[in-house]
Amino acid sequence: MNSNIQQKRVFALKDILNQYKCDAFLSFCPIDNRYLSGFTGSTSAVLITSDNCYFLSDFRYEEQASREVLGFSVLIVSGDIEKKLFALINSLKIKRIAIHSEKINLRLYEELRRETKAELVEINKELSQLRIAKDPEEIEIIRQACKITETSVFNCISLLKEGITEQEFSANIDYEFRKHGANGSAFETIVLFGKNSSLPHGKPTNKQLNIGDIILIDCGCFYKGYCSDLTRTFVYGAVPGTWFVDIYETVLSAQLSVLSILGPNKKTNEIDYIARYSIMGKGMGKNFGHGLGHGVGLEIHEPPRLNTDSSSLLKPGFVITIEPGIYIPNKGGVRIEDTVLITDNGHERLTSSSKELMVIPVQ
Ligand SMILES: [Mn+2]
Repeated sequence: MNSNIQQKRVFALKDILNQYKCDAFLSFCPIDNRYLSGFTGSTSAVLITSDNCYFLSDFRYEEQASREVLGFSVLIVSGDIEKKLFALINSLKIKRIAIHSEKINLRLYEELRRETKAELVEINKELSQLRIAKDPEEIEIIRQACKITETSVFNCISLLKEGITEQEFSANIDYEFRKHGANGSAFETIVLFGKNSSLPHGKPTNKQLNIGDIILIDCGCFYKGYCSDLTRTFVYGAVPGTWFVDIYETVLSAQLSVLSILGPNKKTNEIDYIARYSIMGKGMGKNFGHGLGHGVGLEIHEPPRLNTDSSSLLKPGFVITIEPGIYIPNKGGVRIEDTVLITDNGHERLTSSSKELMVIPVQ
Protein backbone atom coordinates (compact mmCIF):
# COMPACT_ATOMS: atom_id res chain seq x y z
CA MET A 1 0.00 0.00 0.00
CA ASN A 2 1.24 3.53 -0.60
CA SER A 3 1.28 6.22 2.04
CA ASN A 4 -1.58 8.18 0.38
CA ILE A 5 -3.98 5.50 1.49
CA GLN A 6 -2.80 5.71 5.10
CA GLN A 7 -2.96 9.50 4.92
CA LYS A 8 -6.61 9.35 3.86
CA ARG A 9 -7.37 7.00 6.75
CA VAL A 10 -5.60 9.25 9.25
CA PHE A 11 -7.66 12.22 7.95
CA ALA A 12 -10.85 10.24 8.48
CA LEU A 13 -9.72 9.34 11.99
CA LYS A 14 -9.00 12.99 12.79
CA ASP A 15 -12.59 13.79 11.83
CA ILE A 16 -13.73 11.34 14.50
CA LEU A 17 -11.37 12.98 17.03
CA ASN A 18 -12.93 16.38 16.28
CA GLN A 19 -16.39 14.96 16.60
CA TYR A 20 -15.56 13.57 20.06
CA LYS A 21 -13.44 16.60 21.09
CA CYS A 22 -10.43 14.34 21.63
CA ASP A 23 -6.80 15.54 21.41
CA ALA A 24 -5.46 12.16 20.36
CA PHE A 25 -6.08 8.59 19.33
CA LEU A 26 -4.05 5.80 20.89
CA SER A 27 -3.73 2.20 19.72
CA PHE A 28 -1.57 -0.81 20.55
CA CYS A 29 -3.59 -3.04 18.22
CA PRO A 30 -1.38 -4.42 15.41
CA ILE A 31 -4.36 -4.60 13.03
CA ASP A 32 -5.52 -1.02 13.56
CA ASN A 33 -1.89 0.13 13.50
CA ARG A 34 -1.38 -1.61 10.18
CA TYR A 35 -4.50 0.04 8.80
CA LEU A 36 -3.44 3.52 9.87
CA SER A 37 0.35 3.40 9.47
CA GLY A 38 1.12 0.60 7.01
CA PHE A 39 3.29 -1.24 9.56
CA THR A 40 3.02 -5.02 9.11
CA GLY A 41 4.90 -6.08 12.26
CA SER A 42 3.55 -6.84 15.72
CA THR A 43 4.71 -4.74 18.72
CA SER A 44 3.85 -1.10 18.11
CA ALA A 45 1.91 1.87 19.40
CA VAL A 46 0.26 4.60 17.34
CA LEU A 47 -0.56 8.03 18.75
CA ILE A 48 -2.35 10.40 16.40
CA THR A 49 -2.86 14.00 17.47
CA SER A 50 -4.38 16.89 15.55
CA ASP A 51 -0.98 17.97 14.23
CA ASN A 52 1.26 14.90 14.30
CA CYS A 53 1.29 11.14 13.99
CA TYR A 54 3.64 9.15 16.23
CA PHE A 55 4.66 5.56 15.69
CA LEU A 56 6.49 3.72 18.48
CA SER A 57 8.19 0.36 18.24
CA ASP A 58 11.37 -1.36 19.39
CA PHE A 59 14.78 -2.25 17.93
CA ARG A 60 13.54 -5.43 16.21
CA TYR A 61 11.38 -3.32 13.90
CA GLU A 62 13.67 -0.35 13.33
CA GLU A 63 14.49 -1.13 9.70
CA GLN A 64 11.02 -2.44 8.84
CA ALA A 65 9.31 0.64 10.31
CA SER A 66 11.59 3.00 8.41
CA ARG A 67 10.50 1.29 5.18
CA GLU A 68 6.81 0.81 5.91
CA VAL A 69 5.72 3.70 8.10
CA LEU A 70 5.64 6.93 6.12
CA GLY A 71 4.24 10.26 7.28
CA PHE A 72 4.69 9.38 10.97
CA SER A 73 7.33 10.44 13.49
CA VAL A 74 8.90 7.03 14.10
CA LEU A 75 10.25 6.56 17.64
CA ILE A 76 12.33 3.45 18.29
CA VAL A 77 12.22 2.83 22.03
CA SER A 78 14.94 0.84 23.79
CA GLY A 79 13.09 0.40 27.09
CA ASP A 80 9.39 0.29 27.83
CA ILE A 81 7.18 1.51 24.97
CA GLU A 82 4.32 2.30 27.38
CA LYS A 83 6.52 4.50 29.61
CA LYS A 84 7.79 6.41 26.61
CA LEU A 85 4.24 6.85 25.40
CA PHE A 86 2.98 8.15 28.75
CA ALA A 87 5.82 10.70 28.78
CA LEU A 88 4.92 11.75 25.23
CA ILE A 89 1.22 12.14 26.12
CA ASN A 90 2.16 14.28 29.12
CA SER A 91 4.65 16.44 27.19
CA LEU A 92 2.00 17.07 24.52
CA LYS A 93 -0.49 17.96 27.29
CA ILE A 94 -3.11 15.60 25.86
CA LYS A 95 -6.35 15.64 27.85
CA ARG A 96 -8.81 13.40 26.03
CA ILE A 97 -7.63 10.22 24.30
CA ALA A 98 -9.80 8.21 21.95
CA ILE A 99 -9.37 4.43 22.19
CA HIS A 100 -10.97 1.18 21.10
CA SER A 101 -11.94 -0.12 24.53
CA GLU A 102 -11.93 -3.78 23.47
CA LYS A 103 -8.32 -3.50 22.39
CA ILE A 104 -6.88 -2.01 25.59
CA ASN A 105 -6.66 -4.25 28.65
CA LEU A 106 -7.65 -3.25 32.16
CA ARG A 107 -4.03 -2.98 33.40
CA LEU A 108 -3.06 -0.61 30.60
CA TYR A 109 -6.31 1.35 30.98
CA GLU A 110 -5.64 1.95 34.67
CA GLU A 111 -1.99 2.79 34.10
CA LEU A 112 -2.89 5.27 31.39
CA ARG A 113 -5.31 7.03 33.72
CA ARG A 114 -2.81 7.04 36.57
CA GLU A 115 0.27 8.10 34.58
CA THR A 116 -1.31 10.64 32.24
CA LYS A 117 -4.48 11.85 33.98
CA ALA A 118 -6.04 11.89 30.52
CA GLU A 119 -9.68 11.04 30.01
CA LEU A 120 -10.23 7.96 27.84
CA VAL A 121 -13.04 8.07 25.31
CA GLU A 122 -14.39 4.98 23.57
CA ILE A 123 -14.77 5.26 19.78
CA ASN A 124 -15.16 1.55 18.99
CA LYS A 125 -18.07 1.91 16.63
CA GLU A 126 -16.56 4.78 14.66
CA LEU A 127 -13.26 2.94 14.29
CA SER A 128 -14.92 -0.16 12.88
CA GLN A 129 -16.97 2.06 10.55
CA LEU A 130 -13.68 3.45 9.26
CA ARG A 131 -12.59 -0.02 8.13
CA ILE A 132 -15.99 -1.28 6.98
CA ALA A 133 -15.92 -0.05 3.35
CA LYS A 134 -12.85 -1.36 1.61
CA ASP A 135 -10.85 0.79 -0.79
CA PRO A 136 -9.92 -0.51 -4.26
CA GLU A 137 -6.46 -1.68 -3.14
CA GLU A 138 -7.94 -3.71 -0.30
CA ILE A 139 -10.59 -5.20 -2.58
CA GLU A 140 -7.91 -6.33 -5.03
CA ILE A 141 -5.99 -8.10 -2.23
CA ILE A 142 -9.15 -9.80 -0.92
CA ARG A 143 -10.02 -10.84 -4.48
CA GLN A 144 -6.58 -12.48 -4.77
CA ALA A 145 -7.00 -14.10 -1.35
CA CYS A 146 -10.32 -15.61 -2.50
CA LYS A 147 -8.70 -16.91 -5.70
CA ILE A 148 -5.87 -18.56 -3.75
CA THR A 149 -8.42 -20.15 -1.42
CA GLU A 150 -10.48 -21.63 -4.25
CA THR A 151 -7.44 -22.81 -6.19
CA SER A 152 -6.09 -24.47 -3.04
CA VAL A 153 -9.32 -26.31 -2.26
CA PHE A 154 -9.77 -27.54 -5.80
CA ASN A 155 -6.12 -28.60 -6.11
CA CYS A 156 -6.67 -30.80 -3.06
CA ILE A 157 -9.80 -32.58 -4.28
CA SER A 158 -7.78 -35.33 -5.97
CA LEU A 159 -6.41 -36.24 -2.50
CA LEU A 160 -9.88 -37.24 -1.30
CA LYS A 161 -9.55 -41.02 -1.02
CA GLU A 162 -10.87 -43.58 1.44
CA GLY A 163 -8.78 -43.44 4.60
CA ILE A 164 -7.50 -39.85 4.36
CA THR A 165 -8.19 -38.08 7.66
CA GLU A 166 -9.79 -34.69 8.22
CA GLN A 167 -6.47 -33.52 9.74
CA GLU A 168 -4.42 -34.69 6.79
CA PHE A 169 -6.74 -33.10 4.26
CA SER A 170 -6.87 -29.78 6.11
CA ALA A 171 -3.05 -29.73 6.34
CA ASN A 172 -2.89 -30.11 2.57
CA ILE A 173 -5.17 -27.11 2.06
CA ASP A 174 -2.96 -25.02 4.36
CA TYR A 175 0.12 -26.15 2.43
CA GLU A 176 -1.51 -25.09 -0.86
CA PHE A 177 -2.30 -21.66 0.63
CA ARG A 178 1.38 -21.08 1.32
CA LYS A 179 2.49 -22.50 -2.01
CA HIS A 180 0.27 -19.93 -3.70
CA GLY A 181 1.79 -17.00 -1.84
CA ALA A 182 -0.45 -16.70 1.20
CA ASN A 183 1.06 -16.36 4.67
CA GLY A 184 -1.14 -19.16 5.99
CA SER A 185 -4.77 -19.61 6.88
CA ALA A 186 -7.04 -16.84 8.14
CA PHE A 187 -8.46 -19.27 10.73
CA GLU A 188 -8.04 -22.94 11.53
CA THR A 189 -9.10 -24.79 8.38
CA ILE A 190 -12.29 -26.76 9.02
CA VAL A 191 -12.59 -30.17 7.35
CA LEU A 192 -15.41 -32.40 8.61
CA PHE A 193 -16.35 -35.83 7.27
CA GLY A 194 -19.64 -37.69 7.63
CA LYS A 195 -21.61 -37.02 10.83
CA ASN A 196 -18.95 -34.55 12.03
CA SER A 197 -20.34 -32.06 9.51
CA SER A 198 -23.27 -31.38 11.86
CA LEU A 199 -20.88 -29.34 14.05
CA PRO A 200 -21.01 -25.81 12.63
CA HIS A 201 -17.47 -25.05 13.84
CA GLY A 202 -16.02 -28.51 14.43
CA LYS A 203 -12.27 -29.07 14.33
CA PRO A 204 -10.59 -31.59 12.05
CA THR A 205 -9.90 -34.92 13.77
CA ASN A 206 -8.28 -38.22 12.80
CA LYS A 207 -11.59 -39.42 11.36
CA GLN A 208 -11.05 -41.20 8.04
CA LEU A 209 -13.04 -40.63 4.87
CA ASN A 210 -15.52 -43.34 3.84
CA ILE A 211 -17.70 -43.80 0.78
CA GLY A 212 -21.01 -41.97 1.27
CA ASP A 213 -19.49 -39.37 3.61
CA ILE A 214 -20.33 -35.69 3.58
CA ILE A 215 -17.22 -33.51 3.21
CA LEU A 216 -17.59 -30.01 4.67
CA ILE A 217 -14.67 -27.65 4.03
CA ASP A 218 -14.63 -24.13 5.52
CA CYS A 219 -11.39 -22.28 4.97
CA GLY A 220 -9.72 -19.06 3.91
CA CYS A 221 -6.19 -17.92 3.42
CA PHE A 222 -4.42 -14.94 4.96
CA TYR A 223 -2.84 -12.90 2.19
CA LYS A 224 -1.04 -9.54 2.46
CA GLY A 225 -2.81 -8.93 5.76
CA TYR A 226 -6.31 -9.75 4.47
CA CYS A 227 -8.63 -12.70 4.97
CA SER A 228 -10.92 -14.73 2.74
CA ASP A 229 -13.68 -17.18 3.61
CA LEU A 230 -15.20 -20.06 1.65
CA THR A 231 -17.33 -23.07 2.54
CA ARG A 232 -18.26 -25.92 0.23
CA THR A 233 -19.97 -29.19 1.06
CA PHE A 234 -19.31 -32.23 -1.13
CA VAL A 235 -20.02 -35.93 -0.82
CA TYR A 236 -17.64 -38.81 -1.44
CA GLY A 237 -18.77 -41.50 -3.89
CA ALA A 238 -22.50 -41.39 -3.10
CA VAL A 239 -25.02 -39.20 -1.33
CA PRO A 240 -25.77 -40.44 2.20
CA GLY A 241 -29.53 -40.35 1.56
CA THR A 242 -32.39 -38.27 0.18
CA TRP A 243 -32.42 -36.30 3.47
CA PHE A 244 -29.00 -34.98 2.47
CA VAL A 245 -30.12 -33.93 -1.00
CA ASP A 246 -33.07 -32.14 0.66
CA ILE A 247 -30.94 -30.14 3.05
CA TYR A 248 -28.34 -29.41 0.37
CA GLU A 249 -30.96 -28.00 -1.96
CA THR A 250 -32.57 -26.04 0.87
CA VAL A 251 -29.27 -24.41 1.84
CA LEU A 252 -28.33 -23.72 -1.76
CA SER A 253 -31.67 -22.16 -2.62
CA ALA A 254 -31.50 -19.99 0.55
CA GLN A 255 -28.03 -18.82 -0.46
CA LEU A 256 -29.09 -18.15 -4.06
CA SER A 257 -32.22 -16.26 -2.99
CA VAL A 258 -30.04 -13.93 -0.91
CA LEU A 259 -27.61 -13.42 -3.80
CA SER A 260 -30.50 -12.69 -6.18
CA ILE A 261 -31.33 -9.47 -4.29
CA LEU A 262 -28.00 -8.61 -2.61
CA GLY A 263 -26.77 -5.08 -3.17
CA PRO A 264 -26.25 -1.65 -1.61
CA ASN A 265 -28.80 -0.07 0.76
CA LYS A 266 -30.16 -3.41 1.95
CA LYS A 267 -30.40 -3.92 5.69
CA THR A 268 -28.33 -6.74 7.18
CA ASN A 269 -31.19 -8.20 9.26
CA GLU A 270 -33.50 -8.19 6.23
CA ILE A 271 -30.87 -10.02 4.19
CA ASP A 272 -30.49 -12.53 7.03
CA TYR A 273 -34.26 -12.99 7.13
CA ILE A 274 -34.45 -13.90 3.45
CA ALA A 275 -32.24 -16.94 4.05
CA ARG A 276 -33.93 -17.75 7.37
CA TYR A 277 -37.43 -17.50 5.88
CA SER A 278 -36.47 -19.73 3.00
CA ILE A 279 -35.05 -22.40 5.37
CA MET A 280 -37.99 -22.05 7.80
CA GLY A 281 -40.32 -22.68 4.87
CA LYS A 282 -38.83 -26.18 4.62
CA GLY A 283 -39.38 -26.73 8.34
CA MET A 284 -35.66 -26.56 9.16
CA GLY A 285 -35.44 -23.12 10.75
CA LYS A 286 -34.23 -24.51 14.07
CA ASN A 287 -31.32 -26.23 12.29
CA PHE A 288 -29.95 -22.89 11.07
CA GLY A 289 -28.85 -21.46 14.39
CA HIS A 290 -26.13 -19.01 13.39
CA GLY A 291 -26.11 -15.67 11.61
CA LEU A 292 -26.06 -15.47 7.83
CA GLY A 293 -22.64 -13.87 7.54
CA HIS A 294 -20.06 -11.28 8.55
CA GLY A 295 -17.68 -8.69 7.21
CA VAL A 296 -14.22 -9.84 6.05
CA GLY A 297 -11.08 -7.71 5.87
CA LEU A 298 -7.97 -7.42 8.00
CA GLU A 299 -9.91 -9.66 10.40
CA ILE A 300 -11.84 -12.76 9.47
CA HIS A 301 -14.90 -11.62 11.43
CA GLU A 302 -15.51 -7.89 11.41
CA PRO A 303 -18.48 -5.56 10.98
CA PRO A 304 -21.04 -5.68 9.55
CA ARG A 305 -22.65 -8.74 11.11
CA LEU A 306 -25.54 -10.26 9.21
CA ASN A 307 -27.95 -11.72 11.75
CA THR A 308 -31.44 -11.22 13.15
CA ASP A 309 -30.30 -8.45 15.55
CA SER A 310 -28.12 -6.43 13.17
CA SER A 311 -29.39 -3.38 11.33
CA SER A 312 -26.50 -2.01 9.25
CA LEU A 313 -27.13 -0.72 5.78
CA LEU A 314 -24.90 -2.40 3.18
CA LYS A 315 -22.79 0.02 1.14
CA PRO A 316 -20.52 -0.31 -1.90
CA GLY A 317 -17.10 -1.57 -0.82
CA PHE A 318 -18.37 -3.80 1.98
CA VAL A 319 -16.97 -7.32 1.78
CA ILE A 320 -19.21 -9.85 3.50
CA THR A 321 -19.92 -13.57 3.61
CA ILE A 322 -23.22 -15.24 2.82
CA GLU A 323 -23.21 -18.62 4.56
CA PRO A 324 -26.48 -20.31 5.41
CA GLY A 325 -26.28 -23.83 6.84
CA ILE A 326 -28.43 -26.67 8.13
CA TYR A 327 -27.11 -29.02 10.82
CA ILE A 328 -28.79 -32.25 11.87
CA PRO A 329 -27.22 -33.67 15.05
CA ASN A 330 -25.72 -37.15 14.63
CA LYS A 331 -26.50 -37.13 10.93
CA GLY A 332 -24.63 -34.35 9.19
CA GLY A 333 -24.75 -30.81 7.93
CA VAL A 334 -24.43 -28.56 4.91
CA ARG A 335 -23.05 -25.03 4.72
CA ILE A 336 -22.44 -23.06 1.53
CA GLU A 337 -20.47 -19.83 1.82
CA ASP A 338 -19.24 -17.19 -0.56
CA THR A 339 -17.24 -14.03 0.12
CA VAL A 340 -19.04 -11.23 -1.71
CA LEU A 341 -18.28 -7.59 -2.54
CA ILE A 342 -21.13 -5.05 -2.46
CA THR A 343 -20.87 -2.89 -5.58
CA ASP A 344 -22.63 0.31 -6.71
CA ASN A 345 -25.49 -1.58 -8.28
CA GLY A 346 -25.40 -5.08 -6.84
CA HIS A 347 -22.65 -7.42 -5.80
CA GLU A 348 -19.73 -9.43 -7.10
CA ARG A 349 -18.93 -12.90 -5.84
CA LEU A 350 -15.25 -13.00 -4.94
CA THR A 351 -15.47 -16.76 -4.50
CA SER A 352 -16.89 -17.92 -7.77
CA SER A 353 -16.64 -21.72 -7.78
CA SER A 354 -19.65 -23.93 -8.50
CA LYS A 355 -22.16 -24.72 -5.77
CA GLU A 356 -24.00 -27.53 -7.53
CA LEU A 357 -23.92 -30.70 -5.42
CA MET A 358 -20.66 -32.44 -6.29
CA VAL A 359 -20.18 -36.17 -5.80
CA ILE A 360 -16.42 -36.76 -5.67
CA PRO A 361 -15.69 -39.92 -7.68
CA VAL A 362 -14.22 -42.83 -5.72
CA GLN A 363 -10.66 -43.67 -6.80
MN1 LIG B 1 -17.43 -17.29 7.48
